[in-house]
Amino acid sequence: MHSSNTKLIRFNKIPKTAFLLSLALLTLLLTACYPDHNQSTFDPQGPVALKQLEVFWWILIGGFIVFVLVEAALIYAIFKFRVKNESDIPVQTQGNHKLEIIWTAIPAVLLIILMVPTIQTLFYMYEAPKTTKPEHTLEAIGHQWWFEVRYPDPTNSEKEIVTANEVYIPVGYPVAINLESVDVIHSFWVPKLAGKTDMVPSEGNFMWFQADEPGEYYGQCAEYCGTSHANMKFKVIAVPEPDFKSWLQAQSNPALESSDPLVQEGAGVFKSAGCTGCHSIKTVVNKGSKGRVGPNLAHVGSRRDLAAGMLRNSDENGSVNDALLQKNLRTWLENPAEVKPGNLMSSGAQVYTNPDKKLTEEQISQLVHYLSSLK
Ligand code: HEC
Ligand SMILES: [Cu+2]
Repeated sequence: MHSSNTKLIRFNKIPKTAFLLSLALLTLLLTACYPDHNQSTFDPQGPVALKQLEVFWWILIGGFIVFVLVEAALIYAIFKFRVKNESDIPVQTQGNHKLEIIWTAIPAVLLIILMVPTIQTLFYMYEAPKTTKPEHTLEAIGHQWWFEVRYPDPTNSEKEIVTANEVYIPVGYPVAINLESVDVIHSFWVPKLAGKTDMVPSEGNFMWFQADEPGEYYGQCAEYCGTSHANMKFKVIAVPEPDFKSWLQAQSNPALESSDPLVQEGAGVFKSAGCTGCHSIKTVVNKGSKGRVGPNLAHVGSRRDLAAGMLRNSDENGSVNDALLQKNLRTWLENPAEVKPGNLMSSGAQVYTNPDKKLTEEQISQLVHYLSSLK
C-alpha cells in the first residue's frame, strides 16, 4: 500500500515538470521560426520560396492529420481492450486482412496526394522561367569559406565579371544561378528566396529565384564544409534593374587607385607582401577561367561585409561606413584567424606563416588605406 502511494506522488510530479519543460522548449522553437528572422523560411519574398513553403505546409498538415488519427486509434485501443480484471485475458488476434489492407491503403493514398504538389514544385524549381534574360544568369562558386560570384559581361560574351560574397540581382526578375565548387560540397541557401541547393565540385548544379521586393537577403552555406562552415555567409542584394546594370558596369572596372600617397604605398605593399598571389584586382576574366584562391578585391571597399559576412562594414541602411570598413580591414589583416578560424589566408599567406615576413603596423595602415579606397 505504502509503496504504491509514493509511486502516485512521483507520477504526479513528472507530468508537471515535463509539461513546463516542453512548454519552454516549444517557446524556444517557435521564436526560432519567427518570420522576422533574417533567415526564416516562413517569410518567403519570392515565388520559389513561396512554392516551397506551400509544400512544407501540405506535408506538415498531412502529417498532423495522420498523427491525430493514429494517436486517436492508439488511445482508443489502449482503453477499449485493456485488462478489466486480473483473471481476464483479452481476445488474442493474429492477422486481420481487412485491417491490414486499410492501413496500407490509407498511407498510400495520402502519399500520392502529397506527391502532387511536391513533384509540381520540383519541376517548377528545376528550370528557370522561359522569360529569364541571359544577362540575369549568374554563377556562384563555393570556396572554403566564401562565395565567388560571376556575371556575364554585357559588352563581351567571352568575358565574365568576378566579385565575391555579394549577389546583386534585379528585383522582380527571375535570376538563374549555375552553382559550382572548387573544393568540397557547399550548399547555396537564401532562406527568404529559395531552399538550399548543393554546389557540387565539377558536377555543378542549378537553381533560380526571384526577389519580389528590393532589399537585403541573408544567405548561408548549408552543407558542412569544414572548420569555418558556419562562418560562410553572403548577401543577396535586390535592386531595381537600372541600378543593377550600373552596379555591374562599376564592377567591371578594375581597381581605381587614387594618387593619395598612403594609398600608393598600400598598393606597393599589396604587391610586395604577396597578396596578389591569391587576390586579383582586375574583375573581367575569360569565361570559365579558374578563379583565384581569395576573393577579388577590386571593389572590396564597396562591400557591405568582409570575409563572407564575418565583419559588417555597412550601416543599417546598407551603405558602407568608411570608419567601420577601415576598422574591419585592420582587424582582418592583423589576425584573420581570430576573425575566422581555419581561413585559408592565415594558413597560406607568408605574412602570417613566416614570422620574419609579418606585416608591420605601418604596412597594415597602408594596406587599410589602399583597400578601403577600392570602391
Ligand atoms: C594564400 C592565399 C592568400 C594570400 C597570400 C592573401 N590572402 Fe587575403 N584572402 C584569402 C582567402 C582565402 C580569403 C577569404 C577568407 C574567407 O572569407 O574565408 C581572403 C580574404 C581577404 C580579404 C577579405 C575580402 C572579402 O571580400 O571579404 C581581404 C581584405 C584580404 N584577404 C586581403 C589580403 C591582403 C592585404 C593580403 C596580403 C597581405 C592577402 N589578403 C593575402 C587568401 C589569401
Ligand atoms: Cu559550408
